[in-house]
Amino acid sequence: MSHKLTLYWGSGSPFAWRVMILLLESGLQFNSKLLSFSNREHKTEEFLKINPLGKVPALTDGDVNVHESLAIIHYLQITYPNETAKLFGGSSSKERADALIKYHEFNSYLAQQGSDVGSHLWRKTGDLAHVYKQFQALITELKRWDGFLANATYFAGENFTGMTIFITFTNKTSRRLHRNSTLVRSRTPRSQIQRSWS
Ligand SMILES: N[C@@H](CCC(=O)N[C@@H](CS)C(=O)NCC(=O)O)C(=O)O
Repeated sequence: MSHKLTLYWGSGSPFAWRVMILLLESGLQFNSKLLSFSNREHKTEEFLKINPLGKVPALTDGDVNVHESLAIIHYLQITYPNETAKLFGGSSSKERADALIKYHEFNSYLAQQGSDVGSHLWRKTGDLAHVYKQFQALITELKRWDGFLANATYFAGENFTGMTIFITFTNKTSRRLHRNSTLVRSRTPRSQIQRSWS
């Protein structure tokens, strides 16, 4: 496949999933470049020219390089408004406001907590007292998010949106911590994504 967009990603990276899901759900065509962490392909001179931080995901759009998952998502949203409108447009101002609130709540109260606990679970890093505090906060917050789904399929609005994509980040951690979480149980299979990963 030869398209203008190329996504560089690594196996198991939730940050990369965010972008990949957005690309697949929006229908934007892209080349997929899987970098091997174990062969340190994300640290080669060639890749560091694309992302000087040596992290995935990174996206090239012709001669434009973008890194940081949220920056990539916002870039795609602004650059390809028609393709991404169905994920970010919402059907009403109320729905758009709700999605924005959930997105910022997620970044303020779940993302860092999930990341700190996840780093400890997978890499044994972090000060234990801090990790424990973050763990408690994460559980409380996940329960609150469970409440959002008690009578709804999605966190915001009635359709699959960009909001659902951001949540992907904590799914891996929350699956371990909170196995019965509605957040985890309610994940709807997305055929485009399953096809690309099978
Ligand atoms: N804040 C970045 C985080 C990216 C990140 O940490 N990616 C990890 C994979 S999950 C990575 O490439 N790590 C390799 C490294 O730091 O050397 C984003 O949102 O894209």
